[in-house]
Amino acid sequence: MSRTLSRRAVLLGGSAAGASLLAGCDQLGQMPWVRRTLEAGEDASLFVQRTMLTQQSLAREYAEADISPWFKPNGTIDPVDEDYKALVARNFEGFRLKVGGLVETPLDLSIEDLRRLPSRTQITRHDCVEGWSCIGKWTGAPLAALIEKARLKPEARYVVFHCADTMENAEDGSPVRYYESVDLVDAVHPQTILAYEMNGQPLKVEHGAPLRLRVERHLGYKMAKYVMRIEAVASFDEIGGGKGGYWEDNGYAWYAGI
Ligand SMILES: Nc1nc2c(c(=O)[nH]1)N[C@H]1C(S)=C(S)[C@@H](COP(=O)(O)O)O[C@H]1N2
Ligand SMILES: [Mo]
Repeated sequence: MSRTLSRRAVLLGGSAAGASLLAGCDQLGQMPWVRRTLEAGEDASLFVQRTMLTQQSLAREYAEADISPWFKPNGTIDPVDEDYKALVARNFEGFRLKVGGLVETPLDLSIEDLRRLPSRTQITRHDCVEGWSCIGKWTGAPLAALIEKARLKPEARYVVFHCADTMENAEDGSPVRYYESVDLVDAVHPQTILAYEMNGQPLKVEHGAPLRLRVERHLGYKMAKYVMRIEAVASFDEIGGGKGGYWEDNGYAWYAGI
C-alpha cells in the first residue's frame, strides 16, 4: 500500500474544489489516504504538516532588510567533477536541465528557457541541520511549472534531483553524487523553485550554480545544489542507496520538515 499521496489526490488538493473538500477535519478523516496514513502509523510531524496545517501553507517570508550580509556556503562549495568544471569555465553556456523519468514529455531546458517561465522571488530562512541559519533572497522557476510542462505519469510519486557533485567514491570506484527528492505535495508547493538567482545576482558556484532547489519548509540538506537532472519516480528503490537522498542514505530523515 502506498504511503504517499497519489498524483490524483495532489491535483485535487491543489484545486479550489479540493481545498474546500479539505477544509473540514471530519471530511478529511473520511478520505481514504488519510485513513491509510493513520493506520500506517505515519511519522507524526509529517501527519501534522500534511493535514492540520493544510498542504500548501507557506514558510515565513522576510523583508529585504532581514537578508543576511553573509550566507554561509555549506557541503560541496566547489565540485571537483570535470564535466562541472568545464561548465564553470564556459560560464554555464550550453548547460541543459533534463527532466525525465515517469513523465509524458521529457524536457531539455537551458537557463534562458527557465528564465522565460514565470518566476518567483522569496526571502526565506535557511536552516541547516548543523544548527546555523541564514536569510537569503531566491529567484527561480516554480517546479510546478516544469511538472505541468512535463506531465507526470499516474505512477509518479516523487521527484528526484540529481546533482553534479561527487561526495565520495563507491567500492567499485564509481562516483557517488549528491541527490535529493521530494514528494508531489512539496513538488507543487508555490515556494518550491529551481533558483537561478540569489540576492538578485546569478547563483554563485558555492551556492549551487547554475541551478539549485529551494523547498522552503525543509532543512538545508533537501535544497539540492548543482541540479543537472530531474526524474519523476514511483519509488527510490533503484536510486542511490534507496532512501531518497545522499544524506538519507547516510541516516538522515527523508522528511526534513521544519
Ligand atoms: N549538491 C549538493 N547540494 C547540497 C549540499 C551538497 O553538499 N551538495 N549540501 C546541503 C546542505 S547540508 C546545505 S545546509 C545546503 C547549503 O546551501 P548553501 O551552500 O547555499 O548554504 O545545501 C544542501 N544542498
Ligand atoms: Mo545543511
